[in-house]
Amino acid sequence: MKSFSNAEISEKLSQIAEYLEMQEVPFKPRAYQKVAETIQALAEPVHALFAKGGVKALEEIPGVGKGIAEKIEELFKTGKISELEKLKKKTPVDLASLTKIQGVGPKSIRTLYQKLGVKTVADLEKAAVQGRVRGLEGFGVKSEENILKGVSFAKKSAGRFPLGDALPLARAIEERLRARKDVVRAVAAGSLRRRKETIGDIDILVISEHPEAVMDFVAGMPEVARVYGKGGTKTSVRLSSGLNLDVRVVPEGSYGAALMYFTGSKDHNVALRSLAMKKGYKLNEYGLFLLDADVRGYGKGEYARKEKRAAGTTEREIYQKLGMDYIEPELRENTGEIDAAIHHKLPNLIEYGSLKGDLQVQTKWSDGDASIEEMAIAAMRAGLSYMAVTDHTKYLTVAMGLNEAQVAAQGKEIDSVNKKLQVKGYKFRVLKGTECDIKKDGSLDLADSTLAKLDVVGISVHSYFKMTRAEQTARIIRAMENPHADILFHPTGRIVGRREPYEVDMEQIIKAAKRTGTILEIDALERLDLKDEYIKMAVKAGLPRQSRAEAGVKMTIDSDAHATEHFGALEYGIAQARRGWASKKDIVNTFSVQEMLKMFKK
Ligand code: DGT
Ligand code: CA
Ligand code: CA
Ligand code: ZN
Repeated sequence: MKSFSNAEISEKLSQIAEYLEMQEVPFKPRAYQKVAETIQALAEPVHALFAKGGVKALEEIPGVGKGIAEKIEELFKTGKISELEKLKKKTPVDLASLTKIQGVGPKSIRTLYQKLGVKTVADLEKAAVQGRVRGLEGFGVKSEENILKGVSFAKKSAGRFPLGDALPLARAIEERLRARKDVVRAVAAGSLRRRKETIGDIDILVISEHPEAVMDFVAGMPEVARVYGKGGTKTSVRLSSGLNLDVRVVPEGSYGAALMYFTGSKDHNVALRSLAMKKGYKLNEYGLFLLDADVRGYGKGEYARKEKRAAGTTEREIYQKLGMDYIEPELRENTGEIDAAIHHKLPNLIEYGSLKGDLQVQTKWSDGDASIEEMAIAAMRAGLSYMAVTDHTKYLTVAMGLNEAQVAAQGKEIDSVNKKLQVKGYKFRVLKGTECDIKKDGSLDLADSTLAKLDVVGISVHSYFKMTRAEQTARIIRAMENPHADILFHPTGRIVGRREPYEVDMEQIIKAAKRTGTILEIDALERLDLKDEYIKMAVKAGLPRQSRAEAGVKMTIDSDAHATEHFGALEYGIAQARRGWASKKDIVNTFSVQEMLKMFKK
């Protein structure tokens, strides 16, 4: 039996979906895609489910029927899915890489392959540079330009993985290491511990008195595709998902120093080391050492020094010895945190698990997968006490957006769900909301009289991404000026690793948010929009001193859930907020529903 992680199974099913879509097979692609998303978000390994209950257990997974269950079984038994192999043979293109390019979907890949023989991203780039794409049916000069932009963006983000892919994998490996008797501690350091939005590789630090046994274990893990190097205390491998993993074993006494070193960032480390030097210390991955001037030392006439260990077991004692407050990993980017720690000015960061509600949730009414009640129950299970239903509006026909009458009808269903939950004794409130489209001219897609009746009006851009910076900024600000607009959803339109933000002046948007009382969203699912830098601007910390008076705008961290499993994404939103120096007070949905609603425009 071969072991595949949920991410890998998900990837294979999603590939089947894309190949089928390429061949214009109806309905099936969506079914595969949905299951792929469900499995990606599943907490329990599918492999473990299968080991316990076989194909029957697989069929318990929402959306999985007999056909898909048998394909997963085949994957576990043979390491392959024959249907996927057949599809690949029929259209031998590098689908995984090509579909990552913004604006290139399965159907255009088929055309590009059949007419121009494009198989890889390099082929596509060449064809676009030579101007051969614009002549194809369904393409033009504009789409050719966009393909080139997409290719250059994909090149920039190549080899990095979204935090949401790397974190569950790293946690699973940490757990497995911790379960061993010879492992005292195992913790993922590096960019993952700093919760950067994308991860180059996973770095795990282990305390153990039997490093060789740990190294053997790591090299032999089922998801290891290749061992790059295996030494006495360090092993580097490539995992089958494409991610690289470094595991290092360190002694207990230098755990803090090693953790600090391997957490980084490199810039933070470099700055700390020079600060240590100024204070007469040496700092490295083994500890913090006090240097004594001592002429009797070794060395050829140079000023040799004797070292005395000052700290190293914990990170806290190292920061303390250097005369500073403890710095949370998410802040360690050398962007002002060291100075703030010295002057006791670090923010009191919003804590994980501290959200009380979620202000962007889609349901079956538009492009979500579940009913209002199902989403409410899932939100409750995720520890929340309120959520706003914010389905798309009519302008967004692809997402089956609602018109005014449908919004009113939905309101009735929300009332009855609230009643039902109350009768059952749950303390949970479903708020009436919308994700109202911002039209080209900055007007909103629903009538003001409809918006006035809602609890939560989110507004967002889903069209005309290519306006100039000035036009886009003015369009969005006009929408923010609507007295009913409470929250600007996913303010820059980007999707991590997939879509660049549209051109927009965020300093102006933040000023307008302050002036109009509009809340800015940190959209957690796939987008991480706002990104850390803009969050920091919104909480003032990232702005030049003279413009800080303008900032201090409120934000909300939302899941943008389209399915019951998506509430897990809130954790990534909190991570991003922490990286943006945000405190609980900056984030409206850390408050109770009554307190939160008071922060909206009057
Ligand atoms: P990544 O993997 O690209 O997402 O980013 P990191 O930060 O995880 O970087 P990585 O994996 O190359 O190294 C892990 C940590 O080790 C890094 O955050 C800081 C530390 N480190 C690596 N190379 C150096 C170095 O040359 N000097 C210093 N001071 N620290 C280093
Ligand atoms: Ca790393
Ligand atoms: Ca590394
Ligand atoms: Zn949206």
